[in-house]
Amino acid sequence: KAWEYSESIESAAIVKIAPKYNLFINGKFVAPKSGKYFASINPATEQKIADVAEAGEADVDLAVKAARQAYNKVWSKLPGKERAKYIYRIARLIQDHARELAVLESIDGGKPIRESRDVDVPLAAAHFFYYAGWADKLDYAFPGRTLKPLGVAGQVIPWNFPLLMAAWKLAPALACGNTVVLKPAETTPLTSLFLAQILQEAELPDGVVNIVTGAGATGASVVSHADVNKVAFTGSTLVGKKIQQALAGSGKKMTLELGGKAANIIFEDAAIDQAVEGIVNGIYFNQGHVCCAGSRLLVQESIHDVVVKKLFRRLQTLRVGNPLDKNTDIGAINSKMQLNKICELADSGVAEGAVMHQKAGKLPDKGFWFQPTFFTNVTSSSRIAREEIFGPVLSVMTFRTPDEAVEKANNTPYGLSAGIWTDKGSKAMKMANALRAGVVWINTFNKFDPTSPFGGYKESGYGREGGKQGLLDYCKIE
Ligand code: TXE
Repeated sequence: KAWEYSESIESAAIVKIAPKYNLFINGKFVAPKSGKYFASINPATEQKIADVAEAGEADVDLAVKAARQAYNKVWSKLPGKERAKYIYRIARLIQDHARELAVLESIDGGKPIRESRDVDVPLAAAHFFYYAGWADKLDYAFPGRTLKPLGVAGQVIPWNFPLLMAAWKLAPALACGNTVVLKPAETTPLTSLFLAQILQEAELPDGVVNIVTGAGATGASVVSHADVNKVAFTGSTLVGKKIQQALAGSGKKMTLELGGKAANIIFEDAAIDQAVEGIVNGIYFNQGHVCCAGSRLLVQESIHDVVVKKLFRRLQTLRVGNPLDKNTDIGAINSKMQLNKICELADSGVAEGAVMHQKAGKLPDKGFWFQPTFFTNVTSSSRIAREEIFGPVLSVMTFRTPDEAVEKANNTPYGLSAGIWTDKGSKAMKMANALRAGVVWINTFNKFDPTSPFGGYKESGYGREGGKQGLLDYCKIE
């Protein structure tokens, strides 16, 4: 049985976790050809949650074949109205299983239950609802033009928003009539596999979505498979570049959503307390494992001291610990590897002369943890000002004029997001136009909505997910 009750798992009463998970190919759970499995670890306890199948090239090939067949015979032939019915059903089933999904997400990935419950799961459902609404309108959404699906989409997703990233990838692909092979991240495969069960419950035709678990090599097999027509990747800039190089000349349509180093810019005329809350949310939400995290704070010189003081005080009130506790603000770091990266970069900050401010307190003995931290006295050439840390670490820098703020904010190889805090509408609009970032938030941060496109400039990638724009990346326009 795929979903056995397991006594050993915390919260087993809410979500049933099987000891072993297989690949989801052609509507069924099947063992990998190689017989290889890897462990998915709970980052808050370091305990094994379950064994998960590792898909090799032969398994990926089967998945792509199933997707191709489903594309040719069923999915691309269905009228949009019929596709919509399935997608609405998936959205409703995510809502029905919301508690299980939220608990599973927090166990597998380490994020606070408050976030999986209030952000990840509802937004995943919202994404399916939104794109279900498009499926039957594609014929006349772009007057004088016909939208055609691309074929089989190969999608590789990261570990910071496992279920939500699956929803971002699947919903627009399915709405347009594509079929999919999805590769979840190796540290967080479980909610994607739960979603596979939901797809079965929704009676989605076999092969329309196939889910192959495994590490980077599995992802590489998916994107480079000759019968994959469209590649969508969210992950590190390093891997994004590798994929781009590997696929050069292949003719595959590609969207890449990569790293970021967003500036959160706070002017002296901003509502300071509100801005400090926005800064805290901007960098500490989801342990800072957020591609659009506001990881550089640019604060106007005149208010630097007051902002730093308020920030430090707020830092002490953040609750770090058990992701399943409803009062937790900051959960576990997703993996040992990511913790090492955060520690290494934080050490480099100290070595390069920045001043470290950290939440005081004891961390749990087991598991991967990092106290929320910020640095002052940061120089713009230092590593913590330039490199994506992808953890709860903020670098504070100052500026004097709006022009200097723009120059400093844009002084990065990335360009995913930015935040502006000011009471002056004209200043906010002028700044938003000058910032080289795909998303600019004004007097808020980390707000997501399926109706608005999301994506980057420069080394943050290209293509957009969400909104009408997100559809165009899954269609040919004729
Ligand atoms: O990412 P990878 P990692 C950044 C963040 C983080 C760093 C490293 O800074 O510290 O990347 O994280 C699959 N072909 N982001 O190493 O390796 C992999 O199995 C195809 C930002 O975990 O990019 C996983 O499913 N696929 C980012 C996915 O790619 C490959 C989110 C992402 O893993 C592959 C994650 C290959 N050659 C990390 N190699 C964001 N933009 O949100 C790996 N994968």
